[in-house]
Amino acid sequence: AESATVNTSIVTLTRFLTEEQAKFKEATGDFTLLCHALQFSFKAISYYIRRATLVNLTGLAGTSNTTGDDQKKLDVIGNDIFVEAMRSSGKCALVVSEEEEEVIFFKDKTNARYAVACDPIDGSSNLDAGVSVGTIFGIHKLAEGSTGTKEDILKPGSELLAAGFTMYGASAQLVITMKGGTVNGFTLDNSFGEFILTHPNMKIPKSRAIYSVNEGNSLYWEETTKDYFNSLKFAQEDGKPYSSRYIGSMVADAYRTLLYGGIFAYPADKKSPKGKLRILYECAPMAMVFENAGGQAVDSKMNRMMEVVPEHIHDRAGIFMGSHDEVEKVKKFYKQ
Ligand code: P6P
Repeated sequence: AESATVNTSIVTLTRFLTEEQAKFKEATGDFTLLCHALQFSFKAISYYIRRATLVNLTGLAGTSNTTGDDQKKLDVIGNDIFVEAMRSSGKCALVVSEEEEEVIFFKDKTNARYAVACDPIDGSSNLDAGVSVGTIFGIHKLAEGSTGTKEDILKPGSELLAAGFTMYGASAQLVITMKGGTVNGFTLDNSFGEFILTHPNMKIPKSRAIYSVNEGNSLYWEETTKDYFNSLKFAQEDGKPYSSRYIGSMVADAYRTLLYGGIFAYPADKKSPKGKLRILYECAPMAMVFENAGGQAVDSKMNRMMEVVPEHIHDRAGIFMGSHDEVEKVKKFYKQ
């Protein structure tokens, strides 16, 4: 009988991590176990985000976090789920979270070799409007002999072992990349409760006439920034201006830019002289994903974002990231 074309070789994230680990003969499996804890936290956060409206988890939690934003209940839940998943994995020595003023050390986890930076629910100001939000993460390995100190996380993106994000949209989309590796996209299949490989070896288009920036900040932009974005509004070689797409949730704007191409920017300006987005858990992880997908990411001084070293765990940077040729255009403008 004609058998239905059932794909019986399903690559789950669990299988993908096992296959990745096999490539490193010295691997102990610790990184794999850390990633299992990571993927569990994404599944749990996804569950609570979808339930939020129903169980009235939206609205303010009545407390505010270190950066002064009104903390929404889901911010707190997302943070607590993530930190607890990292702690209980036994493989994480310390966590930096957007929601925590200080580094969280797990001193009792004596053989933990990893330091994790995360923004548990990035874009949370959009939550009540049902706009896609996400979790952004970066994983560093402790220096040899280190028991886990702040210095183990205050490193440039070029030293990240792995980075990525999960966007909680129509479905939960996980994008992850390892140092020197490819970028792979997984979609959460709620019936299995597994992330399934749906976007292997993601490559960002070399160019695309889409720009993504909050034009509401143009009053505060320096002249070069204004000139650059204005230049995109004139007819280009093909006679057409660029399209504008801005969601205001970095993970959603990043995912679209990764898939369609274009340029995403949050430039430093007079209002945010050091930029708004945070290096450790927004700019650096995204820069690693974009570079490994064939794109580029620079700060407002046109330094390669992967080489920017934060002094403090919540340090910010201006950022331009996207298609290779689109970032080349930005560099040309700023170096004129
Ligand atoms: P603005 C969300 O608060 C966030 O941290 C990023 O997710 C997003 O890219 C940016 O800030 C949006 O900032 O100033 O445009 O609302």
